[in-house]
Amino acid sequence: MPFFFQQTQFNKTVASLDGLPEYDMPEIAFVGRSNSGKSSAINTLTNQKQLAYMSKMPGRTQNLNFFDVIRSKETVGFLVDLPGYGYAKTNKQISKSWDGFLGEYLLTRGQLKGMVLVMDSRRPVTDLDETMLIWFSQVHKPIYILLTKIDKLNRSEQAQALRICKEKIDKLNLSNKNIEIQLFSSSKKIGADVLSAKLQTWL
Ligand SMILES: Nc1nc2c(ncn2[C@@H]2O[C@H](COP(=O)(O)OP(=O)(O)OP(=O)(O)O)[C@@H](O)[C@H]2O)c(=O)[nH]1
Ligand SMILES: [Mg+2]
Repeated sequence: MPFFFQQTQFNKTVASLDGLPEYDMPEIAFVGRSNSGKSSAINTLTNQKQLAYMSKMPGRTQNLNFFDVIRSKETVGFLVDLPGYGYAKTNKQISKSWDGFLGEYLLTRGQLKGMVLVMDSRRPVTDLDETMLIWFSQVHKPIYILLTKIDKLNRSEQAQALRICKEKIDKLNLSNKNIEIQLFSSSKKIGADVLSAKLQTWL
């Protein structure tokens, strides 16, 4: 079990850059399409049922939600749940808040250690995910891709999802080579220990 993140608590909801926590603590952003499974992944990682669903509360959906990672009663970092993209009508376009402070947060936040890019394993690397990969690669920080909901796939489909994901990323020929991919399921808690071990190294 992913004990390291078990003491994580909700800290705050942030709607603009000046609302960001002032601590200089490492942050890990969870990014991905709407409904890809970001909040569920945070719940699974922290072994809590409802923690990240707080972001579903009205008014919080276009905001950043910060969660304190607590070890021995001290905050050692933050998990940051971002709103999903993909609601915009034009498929190529990331919605307004992404052009605004969400995008700026990802590009300019010094203490941001990297991005967990969550994708539904049944649809690895959509056009919007490609846009995000290309765009975030500007900052040369690690990108950790979670192919989630693998409980919906059989073994060979899982292997295929992984292969398609790799191929699509290779095709993008990104200058950022710090990209890893992991299979995951929140429903079946598959891969939580691997994810936990990885993210500990970012804190
Ligand atoms: N079968 C299965 N369903 C999952 C898994 N992870 C998430 N879901 C379901 O997918 C839906 C979306 O999950 P969320 O975690 O809310 O997704 P999100 O990316 O946070 O969505 P937004 O915050 O709206 O962008 C919910 O109905 C979850 O129960 C998984 O590993 N397996
Ligand atoms: Mg969510």
